[in-house]
Amino acid sequence: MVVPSDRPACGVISERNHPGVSGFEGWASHSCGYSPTSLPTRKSRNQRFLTTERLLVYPDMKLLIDTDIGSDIDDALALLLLLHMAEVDILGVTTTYGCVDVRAKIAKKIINARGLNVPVFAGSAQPLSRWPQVWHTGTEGKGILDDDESRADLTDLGIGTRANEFIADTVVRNPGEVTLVALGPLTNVAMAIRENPQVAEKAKAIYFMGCGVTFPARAPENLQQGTKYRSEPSHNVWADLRAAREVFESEARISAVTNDVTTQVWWDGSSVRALTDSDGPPEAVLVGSMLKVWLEHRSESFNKPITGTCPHDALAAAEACGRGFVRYESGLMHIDCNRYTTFTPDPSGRHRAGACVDAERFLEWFPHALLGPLR
Ligand SMILES: [Ca+2]
Repeated sequence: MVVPSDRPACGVISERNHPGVSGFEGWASHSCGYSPTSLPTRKSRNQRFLTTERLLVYPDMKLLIDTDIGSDIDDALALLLLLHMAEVDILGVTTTYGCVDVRAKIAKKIINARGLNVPVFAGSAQPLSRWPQVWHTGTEGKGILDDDESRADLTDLGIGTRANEFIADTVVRNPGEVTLVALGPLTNVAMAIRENPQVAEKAKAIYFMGCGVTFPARAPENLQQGTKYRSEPSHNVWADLRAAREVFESEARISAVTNDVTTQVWWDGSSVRALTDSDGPPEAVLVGSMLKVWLEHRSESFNKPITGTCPHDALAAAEACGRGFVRYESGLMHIDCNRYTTFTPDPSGRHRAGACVDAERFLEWFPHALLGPLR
């Protein structure tokens, strides 16, 4: 797929134990939708990835969403997508990175518009790393928050604080059941693990939008075990390097929806316009308004019309729900002090890295899942 040149590179600009299954193969099989007793070989698994039309849906998925919603539009797309997926039970939304209060107000307003009462907590505004400065686009809150909402206290809007405590409490109270969908820098997740180290082992999985295999070069068809694959830094890693290192060095089983795969997906055309021009439902109208602001901002930034966007976080959200658009390699992801990532394939590794994506199939599915049918 040819991706327009304005596309955010690498996200840099844009910023288990499964019950009844033991061992990583079991966990991997859950994530890929296969029973542990009928695991295909790696080759056949790849073939199925490329050919299956089966939706890998799990009933009553319990998710916690940690997000830097309000900057790049992809977080809002991810939230709208998850709000429209009937099998998903969103236990809470936490906000990270910079203007966390504004981000929490945005999330709360979209959730309220959907008619749901999902807890929202603002997290840490400051990354654990002292460098670099927090990055904002200047569009945060535009198109969705009015002046009164922008000035309102969080408590008046029913929004909590101390997101890390909420994450830790929710995960530990629901051992093996909660999938963390980490769509921004990992500050809150790292602080939750500091709060209670059991979070790392009691989370069912962490799906993280970030890291890479060979980004910006395309990953080879088959990764070789023992070989170290190096990737350029990605936004959600370098924006809080210390947090990312702590989370990846923990015992948590993490699926990285890498920049290798997310940047292969470019969403444009009539379904984008359907959202920007949406007249309902209310939550779609709000996200459509944000999308319009985002596209105007991007058009001004690049001094040319920008009509589409890269839905990094929406792909990560779909993957957290087992939709199976991405093929992963098991292994270990190491984040070095210079923000680069090194991935070493290993069948027993506790990490998985997205190596390739069926972008065409995702783009067929995404607009329908995003905009309806609704539950
Ligand atoms: Ca994000």
